[in-house]
Amino acid sequence: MDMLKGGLIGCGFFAQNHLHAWRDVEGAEIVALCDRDRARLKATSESFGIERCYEDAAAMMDAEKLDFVDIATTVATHRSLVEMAAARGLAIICQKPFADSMEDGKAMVAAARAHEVTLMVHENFRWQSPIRAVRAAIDSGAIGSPFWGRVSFRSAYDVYAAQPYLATDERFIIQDLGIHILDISRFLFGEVETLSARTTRVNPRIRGEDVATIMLGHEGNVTSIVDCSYATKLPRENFPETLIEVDGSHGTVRLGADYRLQVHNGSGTRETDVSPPLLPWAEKPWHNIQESVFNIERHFADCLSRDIEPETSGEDNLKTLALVYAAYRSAEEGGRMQVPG
Ligand code: NAD
Ligand code: 89Y
Repeated sequence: MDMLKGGLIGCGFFAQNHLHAWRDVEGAEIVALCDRDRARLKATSESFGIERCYEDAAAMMDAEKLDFVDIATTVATHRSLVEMAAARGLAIICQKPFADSMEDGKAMVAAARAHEVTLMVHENFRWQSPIRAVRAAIDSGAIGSPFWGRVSFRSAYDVYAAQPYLATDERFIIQDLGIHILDISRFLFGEVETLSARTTRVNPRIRGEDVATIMLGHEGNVTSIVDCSYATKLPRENFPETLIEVDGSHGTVRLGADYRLQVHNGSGTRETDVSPPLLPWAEKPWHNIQESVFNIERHFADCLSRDIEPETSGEDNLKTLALVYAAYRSAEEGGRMQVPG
């Protein structure tokens, strides 16, 4: 099989993880880099030994023979870059949040469809191995039919140091982090029919909301609570662990701190350690997220080589994005119920 050749756009904080992971993905490699910030471009080029560098994304796409682009910029540039790549027939993997609005998200999906290119969103939290372990436990039938769930991310980790835009953007936790937690809830409990949300800002030094509590009504009468906070000072910081509770007709699943998975039913209680592996280039506590970057990139390369639709395609991600915007609408209306769409 020919090696898939990619160009990475955006050499900032998180792109460093993308590049480490791409080195380990069989069948794909990053051959060119682009960033409009010359210093970041140079530093990344030197760290990863990738010499073909561009300050302009269109120039990179036109000069290089690429199969795909990996877009690791912040959301404001996603639509123009996705449309640019789609028009050139390139496959695309694009960071979350996919779009700034439903209109932009739909336009990107339409552009990919019109040019018949693969468009996948780098929605990586559901690709964390502990989250896959929860889904496997549900799918095994050990707890019967799930009827209730909670997907929870509560922390006081200083995310603003590495990502200063999180402190200054008008919207924060639902768009940045809640988007992952909502996606996990969809992944575990199915599509959503109704939603109600409340938010608040506890940290006075940031602009957006840093706490959100969202109740989801899923198809099949399953209810879930998605709760996230960056204002929760715990005796032990759990960043970046997502904790999960699932109640089913025959038992329960719990994903607790330290990646302890507990499955309980009439036959007893089984507890296992589902810690993600610490990849050679990864660093705690980020290793959980870093492993999921490798997993999602491998999935993207596999889908391209087999010409199949990725699990977290642009089209699929519109459903997660709809929950984000419905949550903001509901919170603005004081927590009134919304039907996303
Ligand atoms: P960053 O600001 O550190 O890096 C973005 C880089 O993109 C900058 O160097 C900037 O110069 C460059 N850039 C912007 N527009 C460009 C353009 N048109 N052409 C070329 N270069 C351009 O941002 P970050 O913290 O690395 O975040 C990037 C994205 O990754 C965000 O959308 C963020 O939400 C996401 N992110 C995802 C995860 C995850 O787990 N999936 C974690 C952290 C960040
Ligand atoms: O940007 C966010 C993400 O996607 O995962 C964690 C994060 O880095 C901070 O909330």
